Amino acid sequence: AWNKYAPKPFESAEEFERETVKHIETTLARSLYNCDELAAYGGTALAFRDRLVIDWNKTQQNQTFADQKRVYYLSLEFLMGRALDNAMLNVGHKETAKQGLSDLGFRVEDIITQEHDAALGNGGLGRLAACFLDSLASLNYPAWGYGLRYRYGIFKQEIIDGYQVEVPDYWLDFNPWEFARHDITVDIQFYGHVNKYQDDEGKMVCSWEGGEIVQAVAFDVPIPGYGTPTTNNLRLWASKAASGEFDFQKFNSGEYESSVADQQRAETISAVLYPNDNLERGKELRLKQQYFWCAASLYDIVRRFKKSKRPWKDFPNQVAIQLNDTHPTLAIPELQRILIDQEGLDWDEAWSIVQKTFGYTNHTVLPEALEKWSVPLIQHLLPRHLQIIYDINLNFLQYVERNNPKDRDLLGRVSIIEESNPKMVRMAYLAVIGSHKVNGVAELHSDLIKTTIFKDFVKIYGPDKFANVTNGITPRRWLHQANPRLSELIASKLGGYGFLKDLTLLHKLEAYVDDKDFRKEFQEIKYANKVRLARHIKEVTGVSVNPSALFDIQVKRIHEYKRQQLNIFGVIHRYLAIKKMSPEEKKKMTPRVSIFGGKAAPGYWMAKTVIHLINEVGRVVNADKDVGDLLKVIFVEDYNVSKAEIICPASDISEHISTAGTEASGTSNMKFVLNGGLIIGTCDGANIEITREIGENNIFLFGNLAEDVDELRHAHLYGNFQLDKELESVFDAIRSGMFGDAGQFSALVNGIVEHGDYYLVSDDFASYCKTHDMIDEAYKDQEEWVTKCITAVARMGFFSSDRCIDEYAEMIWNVEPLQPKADG
Ligand code: 26V
Repeated sequence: AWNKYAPKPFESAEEFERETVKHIETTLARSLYNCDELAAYGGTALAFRDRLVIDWNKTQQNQTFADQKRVYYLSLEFLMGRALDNAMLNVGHKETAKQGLSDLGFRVEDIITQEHDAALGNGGLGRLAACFLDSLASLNYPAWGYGLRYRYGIFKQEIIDGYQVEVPDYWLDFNPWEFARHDITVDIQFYGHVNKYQDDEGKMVCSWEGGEIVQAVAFDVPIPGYGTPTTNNLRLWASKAASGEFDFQKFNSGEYESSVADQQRAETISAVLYPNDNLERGKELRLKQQYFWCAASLYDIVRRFKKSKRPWKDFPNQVAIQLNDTHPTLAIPELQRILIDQEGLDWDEAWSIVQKTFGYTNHTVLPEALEKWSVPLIQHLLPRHLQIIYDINLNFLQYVERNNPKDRDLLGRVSIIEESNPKMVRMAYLAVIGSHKVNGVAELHSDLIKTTIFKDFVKIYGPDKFANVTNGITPRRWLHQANPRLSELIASKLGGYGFLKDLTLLHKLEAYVDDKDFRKEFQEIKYANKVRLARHIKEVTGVSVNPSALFDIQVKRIHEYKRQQLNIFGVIHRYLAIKKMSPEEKKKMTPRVSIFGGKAAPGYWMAKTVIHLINEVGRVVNADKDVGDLLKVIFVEDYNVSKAEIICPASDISEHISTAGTEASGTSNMKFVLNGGLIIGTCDGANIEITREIGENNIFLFGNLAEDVDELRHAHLYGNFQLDKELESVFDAIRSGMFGDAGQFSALVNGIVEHGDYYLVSDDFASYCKTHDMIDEAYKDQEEWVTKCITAVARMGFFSSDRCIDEYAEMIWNVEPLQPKADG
């Protein structure tokens, strides 16, 4: 340990027990005689936390002392899941804890599952941020995450009578993983007006005055790396009424209630995560969240930089800020404001610093997700920022005009301000203009943004400003923690757990693809994981599923572009086919369990209808005696990170079937393959690169290509198409009332039949069903199947988020790892 006071690694189970019991009895003030699993979780977490904190303090001290360039990852979402198992893995001594807990009468798995998920995110974008933090720490990069400390994370989903019901996720009851820094606060200003005046040297300066102040309070979460003592920091801001705000006058005059109301209004800013994934609605509170978090984070970053006493031009050599989507784009005008209004730099000098500092990652091309804020709203909330945005735009448009004097339309197309009524600020354009690099998250996606939403910007800045960094996942959580037996099997063949640090080492598994014992063990592990999932399904839905059946899984946010409707229509098609089969035909069928999971945004009516249809189909199919084990349809409620850890290792086939060109990357596709499942997918997002890596014999691709989507949509609009015949009979079954009142599903059906089938379900239906038939056939040959699975796992090394982070570091951030100091 680094000093004589620091706790040592647990040397024995007794030592672990002693500390855990001490925390239970003193920190938690619980008697050991009524110590339940929750208290045992608390004690265990605190015992491990003690170790974590030592490494954390030491890392921060080391980073401050080294004073090299740091990365700041700004994300409104961090979908962390549980922390204890990860802390045990990274601190070490999980076995010791397991023994100690067993001595106390507990099973370690039961203790780990007591923890509430930290669910501060919607889906892929938030989980990517969490994987990135894990990789940054594991690779020793000096890096901080900055986010919001929502009191309520993504809602908990309950399924009642087949419908989604949202329940608030109050997760902070007991959270040993955060440290309130009541001494680290930033005053954040809103509203007010701008004063322009001459300073002592006769220079025109602006100052933002009046309005109201809300206080940001820092909460820090330690992020341990794997196989290294490096422990980085995730700083989450909570909002609070500023000290001056709690109105003592009112308080003393008896208006206690209204003064408390002011307090509550301030706290509303960080109260709740917006549960929309891919839908921008322009709510004032959301804009407040964004500015609050950007301003607090930048103040903190600038404060740290200023301690170094370096000249401002060094700022981009000390600071790299990555914008996770456009949500933190206000950081761009905010840094410009700090530099010119507060630090007195010239516009050009400041702007050059800003551009060198920021990088922007785009995560979607869906037009409805692109952020736009109305000019009047920004004018009202952030008057000085609006001026700065206008000035940025003016400079930019002048630059564009100088270089493209003949293209008059170009200026209107690329202007940050959309000339609509009301005028809108296009945040993605501001992000592109204010950053030195823009990246997409998979090759196809990065190509698409260059030819669609940012086409004009490629012309203006040249292609080098645009890059690709294909997403990845952390093998620590998504292989070792989620699938410990598979991880152990791999380690036994590869001579240790080195693959968890360098996932490309998995390629050595290919040498074992014909090894009988290895194959057998591999299959047994898959079966055991399916048994575990079957047990969970039985517990929560009451439905028994046969673990020998083919498990076909689609878990992700429910969205039309992800096409869960295509999947459920395919299931209905299968059901109708089974109903017509002779006993002989049935004998030849591959039994299936179709498993769905995912949340719909609360206001997304069509997505909720899809959930309802899945549940209604399940109700009918699962009770049908003619079908038996040949088909079961399951909806797993409240899909989240912890559930994903049970589900991803238990698939035979998983579905990644978005309309080509709509899913930027996808990351669960990577999780499923890494855990020894195959996938059915469209030529979209990272599926394409997965195919390139694992080989096209080891994946089931189907459907139209992205380049053909426009034409197909056009054909639909002009009635120039034929509805797929098989799909027609699926619709007839729905219309007949087979799955309950048909009226409930009419919008879903009509969207395809009458309203243009925007997501091309009909166009892809035949090839989708045909591919599932191929899957049935392939699954019958278990020897060939397991060969495919093992080969695919062996070739997944590319998709580690470690590779991804090294690419960002080299291409975008220009930062180096900082080796942790040896103890002593
Ligand atoms: C947008 C909005 C709009 C305003 C309301 C709240 C909200 C919340 C999140 C978003 C972001 C949507 C973009 C997104 O989640 N993209 C996903 O990013 C993953 C990581 O790169 C990627 O794997 C998925 O394909 C992509 O859909």
